[in-house]
Amino acid sequence: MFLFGQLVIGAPGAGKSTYCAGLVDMFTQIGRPVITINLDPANDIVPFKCHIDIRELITVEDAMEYCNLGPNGALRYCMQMLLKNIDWLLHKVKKLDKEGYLIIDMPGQLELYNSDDTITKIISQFTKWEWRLCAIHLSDSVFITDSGKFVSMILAALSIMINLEVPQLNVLTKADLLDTEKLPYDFKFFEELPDTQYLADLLDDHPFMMKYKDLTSKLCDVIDNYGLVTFHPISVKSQELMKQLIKQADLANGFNYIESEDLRAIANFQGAQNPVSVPRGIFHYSMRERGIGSNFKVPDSEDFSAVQLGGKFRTKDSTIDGFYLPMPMGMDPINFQLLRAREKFNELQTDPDPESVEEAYSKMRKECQFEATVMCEKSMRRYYDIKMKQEDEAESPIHEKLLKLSDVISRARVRNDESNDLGVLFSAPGISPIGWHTNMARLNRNNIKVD
Ligand SMILES: Nc1nc2c(ncn2[C@@H]2O[C@H](COP(=O)(O)OP(=O)(O)O)[C@@H](O)[C@H]2O)c(=O)[nH]1
Ligand SMILES: [Mg+2]
Repeated sequence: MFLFGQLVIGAPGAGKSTYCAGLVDMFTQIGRPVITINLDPANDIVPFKCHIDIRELITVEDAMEYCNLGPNGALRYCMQMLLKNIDWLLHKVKKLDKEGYLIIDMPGQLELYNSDDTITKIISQFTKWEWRLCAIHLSDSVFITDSGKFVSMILAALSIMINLEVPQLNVLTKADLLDTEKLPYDFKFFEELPDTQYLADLLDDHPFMMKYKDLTSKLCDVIDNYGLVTFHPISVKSQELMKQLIKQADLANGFNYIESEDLRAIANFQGAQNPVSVPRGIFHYSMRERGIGSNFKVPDSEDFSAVQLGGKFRTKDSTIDGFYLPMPMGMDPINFQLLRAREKFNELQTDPDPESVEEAYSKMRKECQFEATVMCEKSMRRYYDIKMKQEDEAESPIHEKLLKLSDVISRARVRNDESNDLGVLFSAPGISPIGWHTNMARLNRNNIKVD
């Protein structure tokens, strides 16, 4: 499934979950649907509505208790467990039955990113599923007040950039807590990092520190040679900084380039190239767009799944009508736009087995928590049956798997979905554009019967 989104990474306490909650808030305001996923098994409080949570599969406390591990080992174990059961995640996303911008809250420990390949493997699985993600790497801006700590922070960002094969934006969080007056450099310095040697120069000249100064200077050479790291400051209290970061992320993961009828498309549409040169009269413009698309594809015979067999056709039709009202004294004209969009999906959906091993396992654990009831016995039997079935399937030859696939197709259904959008955008000199947007959707489901 073709989805865009952000992977939110960074050290524990950097502000990942708070940032995710801020994103959910902003996207709700602009009408962008989201799918929120918590993949941090150590997140005991998730400050946003979470659609999918790794803690349904495993928690750090469980791993510590059952495997007798410390917190870091347990976290590593949890991520390996996720990789082993990665289909659980895809299945959960499919089950939501909606498209949305992915917000993924990732675990914090740096070792997971630079001395273990589990996260890299998980991310390459996301790429296989056609999830277009950019990593948002958060660092607490408290570290930039000390040049030595700042260099180590840049190195951490650089090492993650080199290890993860997705575009990455580096972000300084909690900018609201920073006393910029006391910094030895201009705030612009972080956004461009023009001369990191300057950071080495700032280190204390105490004889004891000299050897570290040389080392830091060499590390700064490495950073300069890569020339990759820059930082965006944010604070969840500043909507403006959050908005700028969202724009950068939309460019990094390609979301900005897709056709869409959400508010972003209206707000980006400028009408005439140069609004100031509009003649003195009222100027009207109109734009019409039609498109047809499909994402059907032939499944890979070695690695098929029922989900791959689905696909959808889409026809779309959108119109923008707008006009400029001239303003006196060389001010920009007022711009008023009306948008109508209609989109039709015809989609073939196929459902994989409705209950996965992991779901059966967590259900069993829940039902057998206090006493041996009939429900507990039933769910133990159900878990055992599903587990055995999965193990048999894993060992069965390809022709048997194909036979099983025909079972799945018989549960297929066609979905006819239609959505209508209406929008209005109003912009006047000196104020940010204001938009209103409505979305009306109609959904039909028809079952296909296969004999
Ligand atoms: N003042 C301020 N505090 C923040 C900001 N972002 C996060 N925090 C605080 O930093 C702490 C750690 O944040 P959290 O999101 O749990 O970090 P995580 O471990 O990376 O998920 C919490 O107490 C947050 O309230 C911010 O932009 N400004
Ligand atoms: Mg967190």
